[in-house]
Amino acid sequence: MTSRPTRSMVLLGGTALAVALTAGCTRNVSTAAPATGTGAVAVTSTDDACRLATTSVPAGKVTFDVTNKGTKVTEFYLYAADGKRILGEAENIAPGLTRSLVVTAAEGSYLTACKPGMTGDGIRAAFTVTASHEAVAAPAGDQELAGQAKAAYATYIRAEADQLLEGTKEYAELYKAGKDDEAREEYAEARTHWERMEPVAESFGDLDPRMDAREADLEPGQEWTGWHAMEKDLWQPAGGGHTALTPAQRAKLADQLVTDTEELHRRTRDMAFTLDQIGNGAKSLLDEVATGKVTGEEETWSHTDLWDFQANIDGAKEAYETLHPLLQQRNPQLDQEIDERFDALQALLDTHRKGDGFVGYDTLSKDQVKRLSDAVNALSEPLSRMTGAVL
Ligand SMILES: [Cu+2]
Repeated sequence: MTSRPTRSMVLLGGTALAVALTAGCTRNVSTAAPATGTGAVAVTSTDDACRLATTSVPAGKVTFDVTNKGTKVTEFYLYAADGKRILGEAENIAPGLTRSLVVTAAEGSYLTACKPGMTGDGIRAAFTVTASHEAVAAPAGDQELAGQAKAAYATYIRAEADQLLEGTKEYAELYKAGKDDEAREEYAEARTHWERMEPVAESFGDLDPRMDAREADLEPGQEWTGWHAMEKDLWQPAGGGHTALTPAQRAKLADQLVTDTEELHRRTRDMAFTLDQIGNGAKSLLDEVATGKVTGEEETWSHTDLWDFQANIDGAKEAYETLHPLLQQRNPQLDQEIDERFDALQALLDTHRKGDGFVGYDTLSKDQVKRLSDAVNALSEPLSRMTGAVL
């Protein structure tokens, strides 16, 4: 909308990258089988327990097969030893279902957590990864493709963080100046960049609750700051229940959001990604869509959920595109399936476009929501197998 690159420019950049990737990899085509892993760890999540078949595995590829035997939707997390940095997550596991999380883990101490009900710190336990004598190095051609995928994804995240910072500053100024119409427009636009890199943003356990907490998700005593506190103020609920914020309160929220975004931006400058982080990130974006956007819970007042929906899909598609040359070698059938389902989901989402954006979530019929939800699930299933295929 302003000096920032338009969406089509960003996409063009992505295409150019993909072409470069393809050109660079044709000379060393390998059809080697994926590196063998160290086996699966069965995890059973109930409403009050989180049981792991083993709490110690050798370094390398680790698969957690998480089965929900409770009555609430659950999540499983692998944290760094500090208990804050998320190394991998399997979200939105409905009762009776099993979902897998595949990560590459180095020797060291970790924490696991099940989160029945998807709130709070979860049921945590120590997890140990021991030294491994088994070499898990991929064949040389694959290593080159893997290196290119990691570099391309890091570039994408940096570019999104650049645009997020620029958009957030613009939005914050408009909001502080009381230019509410313009601020509302910029809100959905700037958040696009947040939503495209959401798994990265959420991996910073200290920033995410300050920047993106929804009112319904606040922990007792937690001060409400960030995007959604401002959203409620900009789209005040009809029938009262909300007192408009004073200019001083507005300035405090806006300045905090800019400060936090600057910190987020700084941390993305030298970020490196592993293949499993890229692949699991894509899956996690689809889970975000399924649990937040397709339900209309993310943007309670602005109803701009479909903007976030599109941005989550953009982020997942980019992750898939970076892994595509590798996946094409490892499992061409899966690669094609994922590609087709992205197209089907995008075609459906496009039917809800309006102007530069989308119709409000509150105008969708139950049937339209159901069809979107089905298309998300249809993509989510093959996408959940992508990480295991490229590692
Ligand atoms: Cu933008």
